[in-house]
Amino acid sequence: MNFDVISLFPAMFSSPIGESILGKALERGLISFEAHNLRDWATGRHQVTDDAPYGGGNGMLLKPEPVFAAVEEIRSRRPASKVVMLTPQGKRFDQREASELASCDGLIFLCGRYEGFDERIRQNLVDLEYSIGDYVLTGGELGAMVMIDAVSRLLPGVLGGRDSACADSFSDGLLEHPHYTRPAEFRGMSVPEILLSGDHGRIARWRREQQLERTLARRPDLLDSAPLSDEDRRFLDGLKQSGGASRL
Ligand code: 9D3
Repeated sequence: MNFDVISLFPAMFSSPIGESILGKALERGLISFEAHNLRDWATGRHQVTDDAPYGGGNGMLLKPEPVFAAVEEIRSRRPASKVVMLTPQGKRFDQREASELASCDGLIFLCGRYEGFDERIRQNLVDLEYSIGDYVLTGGELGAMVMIDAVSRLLPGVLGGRDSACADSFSDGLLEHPHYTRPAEFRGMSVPEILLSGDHGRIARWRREQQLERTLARRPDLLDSAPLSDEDRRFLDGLKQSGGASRL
């Protein structure tokens, strides 16, 4: 998959995309990535990219001319890519959106700064508009990085087979159970005995119950859409009756 980003701060992307798993994916040719500086498409001696809003008001907006020029040039090189705009008003990005985007040939991210974009950009240039959550950032760059990370790890070969994307939290609609590694006792804190028992059936059931209890305590909204067995439902009913699932 090809990722292009258009930003006033293209240097922000180098570590998150260059290191670790995404860095390996780049080296292996599983993804490509290019950060473009919007200023390169701005004309005039000062290469201005922003201007004040018509009708008055606070803050500055990204001007249409450099954004149209940048998107049109990059899209001509990557005709199959979708143009994604990052704004606080966009559709909330979640794991389902990540899976859907993972089947695209390429994505061109348009990262805003200032108060946002001239509306003609949204209406004529953009295929998809996303927010990454209900908090205020200083621009779209971190949003684009979050999306590139979440989409890339779903692509074939990006994660090792051992740590594949289908076994993780949210794929079964629940939060994860707790994990432990050696030593079995650390500063008086011990690993739950069942995990040392070697009884894989009981361990699987314990882990499932931990997932259910933790999800009930922290994210009960997820239980509405998680696929649950009759046994899961009985366990949850028992928890709710005893007022359990508090400190998980
Ligand atoms: C005064 C109204 N503000 C909207 C809440 C203006 C404004 C604030 C921050 C406009 C743009 C921004 C910069 N944020 C993004 O570009 C952004 C963002 C975010 O702030 N939160 C979550 N997801 C995203 S994606 C892009």
